[in-house]
Amino acid sequence: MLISDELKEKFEAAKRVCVLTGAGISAESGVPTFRGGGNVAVWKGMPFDQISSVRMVRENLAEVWEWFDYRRGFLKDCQPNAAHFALAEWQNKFDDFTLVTQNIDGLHAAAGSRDVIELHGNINRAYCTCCERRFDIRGAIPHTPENCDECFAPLRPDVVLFGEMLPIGAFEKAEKKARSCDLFFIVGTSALVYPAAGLAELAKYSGASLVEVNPEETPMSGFCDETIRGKAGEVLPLF
Ligand code: BV8
Ligand code: ZN
Repeated sequence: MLISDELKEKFEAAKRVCVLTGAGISAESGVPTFRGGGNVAVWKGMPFDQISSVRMVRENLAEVWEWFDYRRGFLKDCQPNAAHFALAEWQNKFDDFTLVTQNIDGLHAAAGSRDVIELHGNINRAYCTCCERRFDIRGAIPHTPENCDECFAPLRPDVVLFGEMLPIGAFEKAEKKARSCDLFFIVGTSALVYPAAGLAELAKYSGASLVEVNPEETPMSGFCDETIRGKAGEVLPLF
């Protein structure tokens, strides 16, 4: 049986629930993951954490834009799946529900989730490399505008790259919720990237029950109170 009776009881009794999602929750929407399933994201021979790095923005912004425009082109045909819709339902089930995502694909909001904490930004936004003015570039492939209409400096993707700080306030808000929740789900993430993965550890140390939903083992599996070896789109609607 995928979900134990004990977990079902915890779920029914929970008042404060926090969920951290990663690329795996969008896998059933057709969005490639970064590490799972052997399809390591590589761009023109560069490993993903090299092309998605702050150094590349400084050295070759045009290449970074090509990489993100390619991914946005892929994403424009992707729709939320049953897992995203299940979590949109969960936001009405508890006194306090928080959805934190590492994903930049915007599929949680597209499924109806509100106030999603996007730790790594959003691929459909860009910001000015000088005045940091933000632009919605949804649907503009390749990205336009190229330059800020205020100060004419080049724009960059509004995505947190390796070696960059997370959006001010986002991680702090997620930390506060992880510290105070009864139940913390970690769904579709290899739990390798910090500080995001640290939220699961923080929740556990703060007394929450930690539940993993992932078809594969991760470094967080042994730390969880329950691991559900299954696809998010099949497991989350069962609650
Ligand atoms: C930071 C946006 C503080 C970009 C991403 C050395 C040098 C520099 C930094 C570091 C270093 N060592 C450690 C670090 C910190 C680094 C880090 O953690 N590196 C790791 C790789 C070791 N972190 C950072 O740099 C962060 N910033 O630390 O700042 C700082 C800054 C400056 C100075 C001092 C301190 C910033 C990290 C954010 C990077 N940006 N994304 C882009 O998308 O291009 S991270 C990237 O990985 C994605 O956002 C992704 O979300 C994230 C995690 O990956 P997952 O989501 O878990 O996806 P993955 O493919 O790995 O796994 C998918 C899982 O799903 C698998 O387990 C699979 O089994 C499962 N799955 C598959 N199908 C399904 C499924 N599950 C359920 N259902 C299914 N159907
Ligand atoms: Zn500007």
